[in-house]
Amino acid sequence: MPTAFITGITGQDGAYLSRLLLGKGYRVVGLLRRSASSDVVGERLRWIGVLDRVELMDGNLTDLSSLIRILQACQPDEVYNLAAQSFVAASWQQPLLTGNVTGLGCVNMLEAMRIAAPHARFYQASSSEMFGKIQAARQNEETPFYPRSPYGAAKLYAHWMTVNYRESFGMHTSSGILFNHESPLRGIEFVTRKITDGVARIKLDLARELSLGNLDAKRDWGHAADYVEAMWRMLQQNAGDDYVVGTGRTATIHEFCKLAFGHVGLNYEEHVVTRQDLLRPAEVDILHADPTKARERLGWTPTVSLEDLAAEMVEADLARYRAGTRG
Ligand code: NDP
Ligand code: GDR
Repeated sequence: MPTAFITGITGQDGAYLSRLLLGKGYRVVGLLRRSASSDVVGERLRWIGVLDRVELMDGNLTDLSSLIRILQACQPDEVYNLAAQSFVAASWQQPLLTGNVTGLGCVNMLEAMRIAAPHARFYQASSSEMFGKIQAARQNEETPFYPRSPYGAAKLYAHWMTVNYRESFGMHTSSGILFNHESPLRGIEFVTRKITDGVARIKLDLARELSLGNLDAKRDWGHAADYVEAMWRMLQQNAGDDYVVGTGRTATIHEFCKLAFGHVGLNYEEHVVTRQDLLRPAEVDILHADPTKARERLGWTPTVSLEDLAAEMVEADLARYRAGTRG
């Protein structure tokens, strides 16, 4: 039975990846950081039905010795580094923490592997935010980077260190440059989930309006369940590499609002208000993936349309409010 170690297991992608790997017969071990709210940190794993099937080990991405001890104990075949301060907007308020966790944290994981599990395969959760102020209309593995936030800059450092450990030490390291992916388990602070949660509240007469920032930004949105499949496929290749993963379709926040509100028969223009304080100091105006390499080399294609994604998320939020278990 192969063993996978996942940092960020309590996040959106960690839950979907755990379910995928357990289904493939893996032993799944995850990094759990100390929290005063330990009763709720496993909520996503519980929602997706795997909490009692994964092993959680205490540590922190910023604490190298904890990572070394965990690797020595569980001896993984594959390591997926998904942990990060992942909210772009927060990275201007906490740039040093973001650099520490999202940037240096990756190198802590690589160093721990070099010391304790040098033959394991490594996946780094890189991001389309590294393209930032885009240098080509469609972004692929050859497109130059231009990050626009402390988060994007931290991810770029982690990306290049992943490449560097591959080239310097011959380690099997891969960088998945993933475009936005969403699901009912998306954090409430991200725009799609904020919108579908808002739709549910308005539909159930718990609220009348929803405040958003820049509605003109365009994103290439897919479903998290599809994207964790791409992560796994990268680590099944003979050598590590870099891959862009996205749908190849881009849409504005306006369009996502229209789909989500429209799903329950509402007109978003009657409910959405814009607030200046929700605008970012520097915006990424548009992201649009060219996922040709992932399709050709990994045989990966997205399976969920934006329409179905919005509908699934709205239905899940309605169900949470009706069951009294919003979260
Ligand atoms: P989430 O924000 O849902 O999850 C982040 C995870 O990181 C959580 O498990 C969190 O733990 C953990 N974490 C944060 N800080 C630390 C720390 N110091 N030590 C250990 N664990 C920590 O992110 P997603 O699941 O959406 O994304 C997964 C990864 O992919 C992230 O690295 C993100 O930046 C990247 N990414 C995401 C994309 C997306 O669209 N979702 C696109 C491209 C890249 P806790 O539960 O305790 O907070
Ligand atoms: P992003 O996701 O920054 O692309 O990062 P987010 O959903 O936060 O923003 C997407 C776009 O929506 C605009 N927007 C708003 N965003 C939020 N959060 N809240 C609002 O009220 C709002 N109004 C408009 C934003 O300005 C932006 O243009 C996500 C994260 O998962 C990263 O970790 C990941 O690397 C990238 O996707 C790819």
